[in-house]
Amino acid sequence: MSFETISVIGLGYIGLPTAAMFASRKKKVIGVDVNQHAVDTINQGKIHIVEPDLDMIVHAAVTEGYLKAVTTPEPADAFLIAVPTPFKPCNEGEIPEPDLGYIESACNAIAPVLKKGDLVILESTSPVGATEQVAQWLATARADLSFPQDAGDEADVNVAHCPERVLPGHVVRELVENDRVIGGMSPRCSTRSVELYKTFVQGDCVITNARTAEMAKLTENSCRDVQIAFANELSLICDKLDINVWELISLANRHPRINILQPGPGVGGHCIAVDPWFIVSKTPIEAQIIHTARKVNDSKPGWVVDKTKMAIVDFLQENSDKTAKEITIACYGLAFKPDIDDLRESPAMQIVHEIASFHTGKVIAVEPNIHQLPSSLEQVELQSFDVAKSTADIHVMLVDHKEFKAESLNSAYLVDTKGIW
Ligand code: SAJ
Repeated sequence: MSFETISVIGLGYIGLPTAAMFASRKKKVIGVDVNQHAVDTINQGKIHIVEPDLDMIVHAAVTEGYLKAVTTPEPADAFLIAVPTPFKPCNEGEIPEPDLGYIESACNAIAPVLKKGDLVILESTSPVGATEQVAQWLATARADLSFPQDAGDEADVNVAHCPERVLPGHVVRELVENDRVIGGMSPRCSTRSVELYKTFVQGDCVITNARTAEMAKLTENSCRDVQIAFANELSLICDKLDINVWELISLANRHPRINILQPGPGVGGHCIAVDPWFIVSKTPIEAQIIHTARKVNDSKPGWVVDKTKMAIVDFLQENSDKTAKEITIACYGLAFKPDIDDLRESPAMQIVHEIASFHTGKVIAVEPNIHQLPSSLEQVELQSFDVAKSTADIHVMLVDHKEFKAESLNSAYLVDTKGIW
């Protein structure tokens, strides 16, 4: 059965580009989101998120009539669930548990419009077992239909997991070019999912089962987290031993089988700092390295704040006529990684926020990718690089944006978390 109408539930950083790609291949796409503002914006042919080239594709898809957004699901032949999977609130030191509440709501929303022959795909990054849980929620809501956990290949509704793996900032290209892991709950669930993705995916669609597909996504991001933790741990060791960690890593990387990543102010974003917890919370005894890597990376912002405090002490010792209140601190970069404007889950934001909360003098932030500071940094001044460089006493380099790499800054009071100056 072919897919005439495709519905995407959750029109965020993954759902909207995915909906737009199907629509660009002239499929009828119904995007569903609970956020009325997002729905209205998309129906005007505009986008509510920042992602290169996406605006053009959405605009064309909406004006040509292939994409529309709604708040309540309508019947379709395939449903892709791309909603967030955050943590449940927990106390400091506890292992965060994934919150599948948005996925459950999405299942309850699509259940009334499901029909025999439909395909449901979970795209949200999920703990192992979530796809089986989706099938169970749908089966409970629709006792009149059969699902793969009971009927296998004969099921009325097929269910699969197909995690997204695109890099923010390169989503449009990677959606088309990346290979996809397809984890069906039965062989037929997988082959139908491949048929659907082949509408726009040029990469390979590799078939496995649902649990392996869930774990594959978590493994990719945990692997990167562990590798960054290794680099961050080296940066602490080298600081103690008076060794330049950047030089050290570039020397070690000359070995043909070594490829160490770069240390930084910590690990941010919505995936790498989150997904490893989905493994740790399921298998806390076994997941020792993955758990430790999370702790190493999460502790790095605090270490940067401590280094800044030490720079203040050094400055006051050398300039005994000054008080802390007279010291200006400039922080370079707020985004969660270079050359993007996304400040959410950013270690740089956390560091600047902490510096601004304890420092009695002026705090300046330089962030070439934004025009206004978020309200959480109301005591901080947004300034140009030149003003910060010439007026600040202490400099804290946090994000290696291309604008900063093109500059140089020499100061005895420099905390350089990216090793660019
Ligand atoms: N970082 C370092 N040192 C490095 C590389 C990165 O400190 O050498 C930091 C960055 O500054 C940033 C964080 O790690 O704070 C994450 O950045 P990233 O570029 O590694 O990854 P994301 O979060 O933008 O996207 C990741 C990607 N996953 C992998 O590369 C394995 C992407 O392919 C996934 O689709 C995405 O997570 C996701 O949605 O899961």
